[in-house]
Amino acid sequence: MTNIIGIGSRAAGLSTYLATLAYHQKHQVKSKKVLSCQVTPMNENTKQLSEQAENILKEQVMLQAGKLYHSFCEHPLYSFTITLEIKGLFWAKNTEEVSFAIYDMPDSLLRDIREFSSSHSFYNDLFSNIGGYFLPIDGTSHRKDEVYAKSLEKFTTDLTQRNPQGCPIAFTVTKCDLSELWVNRDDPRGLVQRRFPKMYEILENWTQEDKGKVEYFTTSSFGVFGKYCEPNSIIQSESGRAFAVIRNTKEWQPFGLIEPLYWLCTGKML
Ligand SMILES: Nc1nc2c(ncn2[C@@H]2O[C@H](COP(=O)(O)OP(=O)(O)OP(=O)(O)O)[C@@H](O)[C@H]2O)c(=O)[nH]1
Ligand SMILES: [Mg+2]
Repeated sequence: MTNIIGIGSRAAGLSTYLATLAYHQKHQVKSKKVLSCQVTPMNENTKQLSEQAENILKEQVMLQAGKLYHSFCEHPLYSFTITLEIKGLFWAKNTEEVSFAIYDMPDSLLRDIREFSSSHSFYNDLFSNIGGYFLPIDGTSHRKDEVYAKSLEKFTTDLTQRNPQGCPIAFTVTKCDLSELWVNRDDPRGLVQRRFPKMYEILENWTQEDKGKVEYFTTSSFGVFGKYCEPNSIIQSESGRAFAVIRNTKEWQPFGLIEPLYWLCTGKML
């Protein structure tokens, strides 16, 4: 079981991502080697999340913003098993299972990282017994690149100190149903390099110096639909949180949810 921490940019869609993962169960994976992909919610929390997701996502009710608790272990922790059926030689089929538990941390954490002192117990917990970090970044938040890059600089420096063997970071651009992101979905690294050059530089420097591992992904919990790949989301308000709800619930096909988690657990790309 790999322990993962999810730390996102403001309203990046982390909770929506986890709810989608729990609810959908059968997911599409880009790789042609994968014949099927099944997600099973494992703990009671995750089973409840899957039930709530039906209202949250299908009836176009939005999720509440997450909140920062005093102690680390109070944050919602969800556990899943992903079962993949993989094409083997000739007609053989291999089954592979990966299990992980993921903390749904509120978006304020990414900004707060800069303020935490190294001796803060909450900050220390961010580094103990963790197998990987899932970093969902709202693809429309490129104006915040510099602000987030400062947090990432501190975080990666501290990560190297506390975990010299290196701990993988899956940098994942969310909301890629939106057309300006959708066109770049197959080039996550290029997308990050162009849209988030400051964060990209920090992460690339970190991987080179300390052999930490970073990989880039694109994802959308809502996906696209129809012949013209229309975003399956409706933006409800531009102010405050980037509000969007699912548009066509009948043709709801999330995109790219499995790849970052599988990579964090196995070190292999799907
Ligand atoms: N267009 C689009 N919007 C999305 C997607 N996923 C989530 N959103 C919207 O983004 C907003 C924030 O989603 P949340 O899942 O609450 O984000 P969060 O990262 O958990 O935010 P906090 O709990 O505040 O940390 C909501 O309005 C969602 O509907 C997506 O795939 N596409
Ligand atoms: Mg949340």
